[in-house]
This record gives sequence, structure tokens and C-alpha cells, in this order.
Amino acid sequence: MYRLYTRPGSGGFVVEAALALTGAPFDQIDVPKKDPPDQAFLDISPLNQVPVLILPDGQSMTESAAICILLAERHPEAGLAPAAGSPARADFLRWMAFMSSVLYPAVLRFFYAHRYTADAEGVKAVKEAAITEMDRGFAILDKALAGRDWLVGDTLSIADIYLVMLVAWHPDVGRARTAWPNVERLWGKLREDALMRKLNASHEMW
Ligand SMILES: N[C@@H](CCC(=O)N[C@@H](CS)C(=O)NCC(=O)O)C(=O)O
Repeated sequence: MYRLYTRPGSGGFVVEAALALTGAPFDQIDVPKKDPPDQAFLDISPLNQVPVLILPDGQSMTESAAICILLAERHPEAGLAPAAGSPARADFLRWMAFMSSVLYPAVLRFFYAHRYTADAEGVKAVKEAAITEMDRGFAILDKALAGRDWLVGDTLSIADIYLVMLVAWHPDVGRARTAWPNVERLWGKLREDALMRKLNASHEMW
């Protein structure tokens, strides 16, 4: 059985979605933010971050995109990702890596700006630069979604849910919803989705 360490409003959102779509049973543990963190949690998450997935064999895994890709691989019947070797696979891997290495860190730079400057006066500038970087990333994804129903392939994948989670974290959601109409179109569809509604009830992402 899987065990997921998560927290409302966190990147655990997309992993909860992935697990729910697989139908695999899992235990969910909500980890409150704690300073200093528990050593037991640091042992499985050295950066003191959620999500963490404990695999049925006891191995622990961090990094939301890697967890989603692993779940997609282990549960192919859930259709979380285009199959390896299919034409949409390259885009799937590309956008999952892009979202977790460009956009997610930009979001973190906004919400944890104090970590990214040694200058007490520098927080505002870090936040501004983080928003600029988010805007650049969402514009790229908006373009990738032009004329398409889904980010990759012709059906929902976990990449769509990852994208919606990220855009919901934009500090100016009102602007995000008008600036990137293709992202908003996808988000609008997922806002009506039963699983997204259920998850959002506890995560309150939007
Ligand atoms: N690269 C990690 C980032 C995870 C992350 O930053 N999680 C946030 C919540 S969304 C967290 O736990 N932050 C607590 C902290 O950094 O102290 C991933 O993709 O899973």
C-alpha cells in the first residue's frame, strides 16, 4: 500500500489526484508545517517538503513530477500519461520537467522569497522577479495549449492537473485567468471535474 505525506494547498494536490486516478489504496498523512521539523520526516524528505510518497516496498520518494511519472508507469491502465513510445510521450516528459523545474521553483521563490536573498530589503525584488518568471512560463504553456483540449495527446493526463495546480498558485489569479486564455480554458474544464472538486474541497486551491 502507498503512503502519501501531503498538506492542504501543497504540491501533494497533484499526487493525490494521481493516486485517486489509479484507484490504488493509499494512506494519507497531513504534515503540519513545523520548525524545527521532525527528524523522522527529514529522514524521508531532507528538504522538509511535501509531497513524499512511500512506495509499497517502503522506499520513500520526493519530487512531485517524478512521483507522478512513476505512478503513471506503475499504473498504465489509469492513463495518467501517454504510453512510453507513443508520439505524445516526448511532450509529456518535456512539460512535466518544465513545470517542475521552471514554474514550481518560481512559485516557491515568491512564497519563500526570504530564502532567495541575503538582503532583508531584497524580498520585494525576489517576489517581483518570481512573478515575471511565472508569467514567462505560463505564457509558454498557454501557447502549447493553443488549439488543443489537453496539454499532451488527446486526453487528460496528469500534466494537465499539474498545470492547473501551478496556475492556481499564481499570486494574481485574476490576471492569470485573463492573460492565458488556453490555460484558463483547461482550468475551467477541470474546475467542473468531480475529482478536482473533491480535492479542492480539502486543498482550497481555488
Ligand atoms: N521540488 C519539490 C518541491 C516541493 C515543495 O516545495 N513543497 C512545498 C509545499 S508546495 C513545501 O513542502 N514547502 C515547505 C518548505 O519548503 O519548507 C516537488 O516538486 O515536490
